[in-house]
Amino acid sequence: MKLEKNVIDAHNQSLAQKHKSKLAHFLEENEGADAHIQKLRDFQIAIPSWALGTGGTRFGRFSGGGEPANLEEKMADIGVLHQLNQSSGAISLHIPWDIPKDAEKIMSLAKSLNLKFDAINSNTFQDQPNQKYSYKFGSLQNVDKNVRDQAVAHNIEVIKHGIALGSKSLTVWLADGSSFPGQLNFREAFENTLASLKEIYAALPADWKMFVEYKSNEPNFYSTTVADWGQSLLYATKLGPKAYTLVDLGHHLPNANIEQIVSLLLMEGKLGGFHFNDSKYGDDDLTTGAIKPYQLFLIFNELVEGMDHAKMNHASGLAWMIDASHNVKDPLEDLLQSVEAIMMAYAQALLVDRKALKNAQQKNDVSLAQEILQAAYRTDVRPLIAEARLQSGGALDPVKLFRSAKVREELIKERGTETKATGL
Ligand code: PSV
Ligand code: MN
Ligand code: MN
Repeated sequence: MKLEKNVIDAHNQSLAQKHKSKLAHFLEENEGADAHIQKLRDFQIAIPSWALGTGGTRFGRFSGGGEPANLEEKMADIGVLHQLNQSSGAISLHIPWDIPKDAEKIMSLAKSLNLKFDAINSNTFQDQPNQKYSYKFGSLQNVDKNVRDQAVAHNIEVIKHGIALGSKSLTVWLADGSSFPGQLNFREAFENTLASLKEIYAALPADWKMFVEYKSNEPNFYSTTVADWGQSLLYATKLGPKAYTLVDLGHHLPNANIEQIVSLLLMEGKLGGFHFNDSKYGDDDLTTGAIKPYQLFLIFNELVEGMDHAKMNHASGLAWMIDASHNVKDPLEDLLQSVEAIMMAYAQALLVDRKALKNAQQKNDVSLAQEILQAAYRTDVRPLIAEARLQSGGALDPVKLFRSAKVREELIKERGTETKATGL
């Protein structure tokens, strides 16, 4: 399924007048903000290959219809998202959920859809059919060297898949940890994990990065071997300059100050990338911006400030990815909403009057500092984002067009109702 250009044009035409007047008003209120349009156009957020089907919980799974059955169909779905918002021009694969059988064919499909391959993810948190050793008690941390070797070999295999697709980074997330006190020797688990990570690191091509993703808990509920940003940073520092910390918004203990974590990781040059989602309780993997949009803005505020300070390119300096799961929404609508929320937080952060904020901070003018931040946060930046999309050839209102063009209905016609995306 691909949208015809005239369908997008007709949609934009129907909303053009309203958009123009909203944009004019916005630019009148926010002088010079048109300078941000190019930054918004350049900003691309990778879609994970596992987010295109309906997720589920351990209690059940209620699938929709027209879900992609293989990697090619997943890429086609991301192609449609990218046509609609022009901000989803990348895909992140999970191996072995989405093994590219013919890398060349997959590469040429990606080219035709205008997609790039972002970070590639290994999976040593599940046992696969015909696997010799089990990951029940961890992978890279395991007390059994045979298990560790198997997990290292898998990661090296994943790097090879990534090389064939033009990826430039490997994300390692480990479910390793323990569920009961006494189960694990923390120091030995750390040492084993570090030694295993070192072997994987040694297999990275020169221009690759390794992202060490942390998570406070789940599936282990007493300890996690890469539990927080401090532990991830410790591994990344010991590994070397190609290793970085990856922040997944849902992987913190309640009330963690994620924006401060971001600021300090950037200061250390060790922030590698992001997994966006939202949560109320834990790793809920809800639509980005659905629960705590102010937190998302505050994170972007630190990202923009810290990246400017480090002279990093906003679009290419870090790996941006959504990591979410959709249980009750259409996955494609949900992804459009997540991307929109991320763009909004980014645009609002670009609007912060940095000079005035710096001044207020120097004078310890706490109220003024809050006024400045919230003035940006409370600005309706949607006309600016819509304009960036329009200039890139996307739709003024992606969700509206998704519905009026009957994308899901078309996908159901193509693929049927009894579909279940591969992966999770
Ligand atoms: C784990 O909760 C995680 O956030 C990791 O990034 C995994 O790769 C992903 O979700 C899918 O399970
Ligand atoms: Mn994640
Ligand atoms: Mn997660």
